[in-house]
Amino acid sequence: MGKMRTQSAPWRAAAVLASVLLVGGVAACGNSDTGGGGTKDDGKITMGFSQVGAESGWRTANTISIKEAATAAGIELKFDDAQQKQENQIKAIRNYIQQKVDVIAFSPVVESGWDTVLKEAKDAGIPVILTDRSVDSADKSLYKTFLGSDFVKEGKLAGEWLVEQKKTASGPVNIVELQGSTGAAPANDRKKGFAEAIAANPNLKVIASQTGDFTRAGGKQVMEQFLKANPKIDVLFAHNDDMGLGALEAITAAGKVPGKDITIITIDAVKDGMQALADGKFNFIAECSPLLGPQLMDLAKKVKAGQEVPPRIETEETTFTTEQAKEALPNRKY
Ligand code: GYE
Repeated sequence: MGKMRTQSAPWRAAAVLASVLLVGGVAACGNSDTGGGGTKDDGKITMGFSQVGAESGWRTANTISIKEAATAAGIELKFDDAQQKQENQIKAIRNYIQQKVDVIAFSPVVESGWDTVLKEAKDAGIPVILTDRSVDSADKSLYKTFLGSDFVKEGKLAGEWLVEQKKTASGPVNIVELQGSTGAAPANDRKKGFAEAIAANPNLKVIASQTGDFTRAGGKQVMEQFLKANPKIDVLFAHNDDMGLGALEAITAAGKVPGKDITIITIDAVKDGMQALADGKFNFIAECSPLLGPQLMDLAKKVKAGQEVPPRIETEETTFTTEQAKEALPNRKY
């Protein structure tokens, strides 16, 4: 379960030794047929990666992180953008199986419906690493590990901050919620964590909750509807920065001041979100780090070498208020 940013030196030495032994001893197990280069295994790893899409600033930063880390690690990356469609991801994974890549990694757009294709990968002897989002498969042997954030915790942190802010509120506090893509782990879990936290104060009520599909356009459009249907909105909880940024336009167009008339809480902490927070348009962000590339490549090497990896690796993250955003912004990489 450990948070695993870095490895201690003895572990690293052991890992190197183990991979040397494995490569020398059981190279025939790998899918590293290079077409007769003279050696059994040149140590090259090919990874097939199926990305969700390009729906948000988070996703863009995540894609860059994965591509850069693959290059830095000397891993050949086959990359596919599924345009937020599960069927495209399944197609890409089947292609990678056919191409006999060494490792398949993907960020599942929704949680359900992966068992068949994961079983196909397993039967072909190709290890799978889940990154960013997980699946709800009961059979945990279908994938080696899941590297990503604790989305329930992010929702909880957002809710706890609100509970603290509104602890002296004497009347109802009306909250609207912009959910992420329907069926996606971060949408399900952030909703759950937030609901659990705000249950501490019965004045806090979610009066409307709808998906904005994690996009700016979706956030804007749904917020317009929320504003039309609800004369009193005190708080917006958006499952990511992009939907919050889209909602800003709708709020301003409705003659309200974001961050003042409506308290805005989001998740991610990408640059544009942090700028909105520093400007006082957002009020609080729970961070979700997209910089998963280096850890993913490290895991791919270990899995390829036949080493055990922890079944769950959590990303380390924090939260930001306006003051903290102002401080962090100059050094923000994404
Ligand atoms: O929060 C959102 C993106 O899966 C954690 O997907 C990711 C989410 C992220 O579209 O911005």
